[in-house]
Amino acid sequence: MTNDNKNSTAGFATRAIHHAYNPQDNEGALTPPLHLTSTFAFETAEAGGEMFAGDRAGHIYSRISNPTCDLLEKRIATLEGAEAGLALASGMGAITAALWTLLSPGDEVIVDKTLYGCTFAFMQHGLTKFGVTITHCDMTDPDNLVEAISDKTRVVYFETPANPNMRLVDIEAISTIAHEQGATVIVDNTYATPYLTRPIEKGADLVLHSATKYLGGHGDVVAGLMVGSAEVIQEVRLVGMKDMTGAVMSPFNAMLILRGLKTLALRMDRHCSNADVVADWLEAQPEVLKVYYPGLQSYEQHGLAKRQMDQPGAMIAFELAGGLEAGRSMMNRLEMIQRAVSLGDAETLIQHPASMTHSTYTPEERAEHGISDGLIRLSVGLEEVADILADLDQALPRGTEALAAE
Ligand code: 7XF
Repeated sequence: MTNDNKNSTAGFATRAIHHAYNPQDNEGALTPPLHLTSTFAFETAEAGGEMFAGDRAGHIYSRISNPTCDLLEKRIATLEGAEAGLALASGMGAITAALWTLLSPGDEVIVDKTLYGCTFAFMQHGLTKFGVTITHCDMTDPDNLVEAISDKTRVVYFETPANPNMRLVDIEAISTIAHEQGATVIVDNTYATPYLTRPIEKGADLVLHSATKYLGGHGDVVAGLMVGSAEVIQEVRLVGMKDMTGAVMSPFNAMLILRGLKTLALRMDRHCSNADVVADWLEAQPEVLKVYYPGLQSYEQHGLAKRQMDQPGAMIAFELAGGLEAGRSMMNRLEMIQRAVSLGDAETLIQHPASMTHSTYTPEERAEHGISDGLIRLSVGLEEVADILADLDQALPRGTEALAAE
């Protein structure tokens, strides 16, 4: 017996803690057991053969499934409102396993203008080697997709908010257009998490995560998750994950993500309230030219943010009046805030996309794809917000230094 049914109507935070697990099935253990095993013994030779043939349920080998990963897959599926989930080795493992499964030579993928650096590299330099066409389209205006889409389009892919410049894409509008052409809609929901946005409810087919970020939440694990229909998830499990990438999640990492999910709602509320204060403060500083944060009234897509996101998240991008040099000197003066890539950790992290996460783009590509050299990205953490502001305040280049590089 599991708690599936009991918790299916429970609230988000409750399902993140209880869904699909009953301690009474496991000697009363409150915390789900960690099944640290690579293989599973078959009761009989016939039973093993039937499992391989797909005629009998059960675990065979942990590159296909594992009970600890299985529980995590059920949890992420319920949180995203999807039929099924899949746990993978990393966010990149999830992205590549999905696309290797769905695509064939001659297919086209239409992607939004801005993508995380390694996703961009995989599309631009990886998939294209195998006869897949990658078409970039500014999906902030859905009409652009109407223009670009054709019967060759197999997948429509985007991030919302996009890494690193916070552009939002209207999931419902894009899904409607894509489905008219029979294309599969894939959303990278890493920045928002299911606590803030549930793309399946808005028509997306597959949702991907770097679980390394908010879902794990503690900066101690690299992991990926995916949700979608039971049929497509099973296909990705058996093709993209098992055979084509082998990008399987370790059960140990599944345990860490299960632990992280228990506090996701709590952490996201604090992340968002901190980010709201930080974004307002940054916008009020004369040395800051522009702040990209969906929660700001001044944000171009504030209306879409209110419709699509339960809260605006905790990622902020900004540009200083002094450009890249001012940004670097600010980063170097920070004392509590850490200079690091990744995001969604308890610690506030700051990084420079052009030279770090998005250095996979050429300078020309960055200019074309809306990633300016002066852009700084802040992942607002869980510290006291006054301490975050104080560190930013003492580090911000002031006066002549702020303008020196203009
Ligand atoms: O393979 P990973 O778990 O690192 O996830 C890849 C990935 C996928 N989608 C999005 C939106 C991501 O941001 C990431 C990873 N991004 C980190 C960052 O932007 O800081 C990676 C550090 S280079």
